[in-house]
Amino acid sequence: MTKTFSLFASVLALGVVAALPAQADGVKTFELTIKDHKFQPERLVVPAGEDFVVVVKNEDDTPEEFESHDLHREKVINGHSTGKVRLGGLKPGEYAFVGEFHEDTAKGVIVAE
Ligand SMILES: [Cu+2]
Repeated sequence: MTKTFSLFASVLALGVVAALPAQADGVKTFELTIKDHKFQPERLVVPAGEDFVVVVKNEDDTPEEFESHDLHREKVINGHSTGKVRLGGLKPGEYAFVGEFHEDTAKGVIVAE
């Protein structure tokens, strides 16, 4: 009985520990800002092999599309709003992205290392 109870108690304790990162989503977040049709920063260093979220804040008046052929992602972010792009498990390397609506100025690279 005592043994069963202590096992139950440690499962509970583990559950509490495991619940903490889940509550905070357990995923690293990186911020990209779009301003004057440019990304800031233009180089975003992320950990290779891990899940992460890029929060893209568009401070311009016009919509922009975060687009990356390398990462197979595209997401339209309206002016003065925020979009989230979930990524993960990247091999070490560089992954280019652009703002598709202003490709001549909005360029950047995600560096996984
Ligand atoms: Cu597109």
